[in-house]
Amino acid sequence: MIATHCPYCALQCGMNLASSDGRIAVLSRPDFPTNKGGLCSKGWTSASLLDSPQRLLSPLMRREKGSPLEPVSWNEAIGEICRRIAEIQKDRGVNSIGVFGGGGLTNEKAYALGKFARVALRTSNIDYNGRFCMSSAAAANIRAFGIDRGLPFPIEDIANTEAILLVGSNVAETMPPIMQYFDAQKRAGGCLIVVDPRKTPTATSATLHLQTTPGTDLALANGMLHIAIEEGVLDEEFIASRTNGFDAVKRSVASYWPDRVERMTGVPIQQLRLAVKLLAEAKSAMILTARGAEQHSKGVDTVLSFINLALALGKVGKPNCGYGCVTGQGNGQGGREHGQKADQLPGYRRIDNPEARAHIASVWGIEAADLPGPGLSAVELLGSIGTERGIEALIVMGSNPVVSAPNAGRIREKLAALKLLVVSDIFLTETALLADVVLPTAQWAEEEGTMTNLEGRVLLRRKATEPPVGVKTDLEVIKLLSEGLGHGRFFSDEPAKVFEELGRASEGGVADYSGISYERIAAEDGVFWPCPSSDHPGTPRLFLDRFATPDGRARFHAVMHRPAAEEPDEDYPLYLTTGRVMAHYQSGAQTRRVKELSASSPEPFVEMHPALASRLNTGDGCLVSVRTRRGRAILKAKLTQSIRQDTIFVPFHWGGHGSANLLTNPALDPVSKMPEFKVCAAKVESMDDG
Ligand SMILES: Nc1nc2c(c(=O)[nH]1)N[C@H]1C(S)=C(S)[C@@H](COP(=O)(O)OP(=O)(O)OC[C@H]3O[C@@H](n4cnc5c(=O)[nH]c(N)nc54)[C@H](O)[C@@H]3O)O[C@H]1N2
Ligand SMILES: Nc1nc2c(c(=O)[nH]1)N[C@H]1C(S)=C(S)[C@@H](COP(=O)(O)OP(=O)(O)OC[C@H]3O[C@@H](n4cnc5c(=O)[nH]c(N)nc54)[C@H](O)[C@@H]3O)O[C@H]1N2
Ligand code: SF4
Ligand SMILES: [Mo]
Repeated sequence: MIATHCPYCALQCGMNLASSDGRIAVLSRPDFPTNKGGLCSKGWTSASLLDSPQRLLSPLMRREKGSPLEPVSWNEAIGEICRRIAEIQKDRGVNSIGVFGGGGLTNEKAYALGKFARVALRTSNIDYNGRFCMSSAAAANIRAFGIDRGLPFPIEDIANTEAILLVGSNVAETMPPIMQYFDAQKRAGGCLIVVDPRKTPTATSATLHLQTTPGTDLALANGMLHIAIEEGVLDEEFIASRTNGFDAVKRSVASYWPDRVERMTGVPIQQLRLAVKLLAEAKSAMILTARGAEQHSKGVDTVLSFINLALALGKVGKPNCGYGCVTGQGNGQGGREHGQKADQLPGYRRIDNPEARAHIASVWGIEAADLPGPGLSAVELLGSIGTERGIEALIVMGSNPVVSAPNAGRIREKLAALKLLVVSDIFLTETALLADVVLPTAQWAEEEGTMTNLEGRVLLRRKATEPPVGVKTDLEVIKLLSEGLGHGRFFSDEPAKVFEELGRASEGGVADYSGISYERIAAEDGVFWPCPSSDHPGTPRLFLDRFATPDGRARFHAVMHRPAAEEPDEDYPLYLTTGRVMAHYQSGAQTRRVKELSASSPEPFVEMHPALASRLNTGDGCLVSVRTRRGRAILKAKLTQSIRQDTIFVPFHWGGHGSANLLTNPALDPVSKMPEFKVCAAKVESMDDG
């Protein structure tokens, strides 16, 4: 039996894998501390994809644009990619090649991919799908606390806190096993306040549900702080001794009068007051945000507004307290620390910092002057295609942007216009179908590697079986491509060696992994970073003594509400928001291929209130057309009382004409470059009357 972790979300549930009759079965791993044996339906069925008949088992290549993808040898595929890259770079410069990574890649792969871009391709243009996911909370965390670790405490602390404010997170469906901690907190007499435009299964279990208008969380947080000031429930001593900048925030929330905030957010004044009372009177409390609050063109400021509230109430930097972001992808945390971001080098170092460049260059054995500078962020990178100084070729590893990127119709056109698109994936995804070369990759149970979960706990994925013949790991692919480009000596395809190098590269950085080894992770059920030396115990809880800012104090930020980039109007009268269902993961590339999961959630749909449906002359199960200024999707109406009457919700797990991202707005947060997945203006038309 092999002890490992689920291939999907950031909870990285521990699981055991056993082989019988040549197949791999998933078994419970009750001794693993985060999930304690619990798994969701995605985890239980994850091994069925290992021998899926739909797996890619050979590289595929198009001889020329327009011709079909055909199986070719690895030699031919790698040779052709390298030849075309060299040609394009000669013609259009090194930065004409882009790399697009993923937060599901192991730390080793994320690190190797960043190094590959900078050392083998010498391009500045590498970014990853974490921009769609984590970037707003990451930026806010760095500004306020000087460090970005999703949760500054282990999840077991959730069970021990008295009050929780959970904003834009539907953990009951997106991380079901975490609910055991929320349940324990409730049993101990704690309260849970959920902020969501939908009464989700998570909101149903809450003490108080604030059913906000989409895109108004910032106004809600400022309004709650206004009430806390008015009612004199601030932690003045904490503000004085451990923070900076409160006075400006106090002035900035002065105009967030409760009746104004009620109008902006749709939350009644009594509920606003009750929420403040529950948080302020609790001896310990946490504020947690997820994508509902963050995926907005004001995501960074929204997170900062909740951090302001937590700081003012003194609910940070103390036992069982804190602000936390519920990270999403399997390695959403580690994936943003080791250099696959456009502005970053390993160890969470900035690529424009001369000391950071010198350190990384010395670990890599190159000159600092040869390291490229900052490149374009994910949406900008894809958007640059077809522009004068844009990328001409793209290598995608671990993402399916044709389904998951905003305004996906446009992204499809852009990708199709590339001179060269290379996609490494397990399956022939919607994005791989557009590629010139497709490289089949190994799956999680077929290779070793580390993942960093939402707590900042570095975990070991073990190899349970060999990859199928014809398939290579991403580390092997990166090495082969580097060899083909004449830089093979800088790269290893052995995960343990890459991790050891990653440790050295991260040494002295914010995300310091230098004291972590595979052996320690195995012996200790994971090690929390920062862990700067082999005798350091790791850091499960941050900020108990000081924050990671130069003066050790947390920083308040005065932030003001602003409307979404696109608000409903006469032509497009509804709020459209998007998100997830329990059975599917992300672009659905994996879970749509699992029989049990596609049976339980077979097709795309749009959730709407029955009152709205009757105004639109449609009914449950009827086809409707949902339109925005970007495009149109055809969806089945799903009627539910649990959603606001002015809002519709579409999950984004499908491609084709039911794809939510045909509709979404690519407006970006100015700081994090996070697209506004969670709100735009839409209209719905019944399709029954022709
Ligand atoms: N089943 C499943 N689980 C997953 C994933 C998956 O694809 N499927 N993906 C993983 C990943 S990468 C991520 S990032 C996480 C995401 O996990 P969550 O953030 O929990 O998931 P979402 O469904 O995107 O959004 C959460 C909630 O935000 C609400 N919301 C929409 N607009 C607003 C708003 O303006 N304000 C507020 N307060 N709420 C709003 C939605 O109604 C939704 O219920 O899940 C991880 N787990
Ligand atoms: N409308 C809307 N859109 C959204 C969101 C939303 O809430 N609403 N959420 C956004 C968020 S939070 C996220 S995280 C993104 C995610 O969206 P994507 O980046 O598209 O994520 P996945 O669907 O997980 O894509 C991962 C791809 O990599 C493949 N893969 C898995 N493991 C490996 C590996 O080890 N190596 C390689 N080479 N490939 C692998 C999978 O088969 C899959 O095709 O979507 C974003 N898009
Ligand atoms: S909650 Fe996440 S990590 Fe756990 S089994 Fe489900 S998908 Fe896997
Ligand atoms: Mo995500």
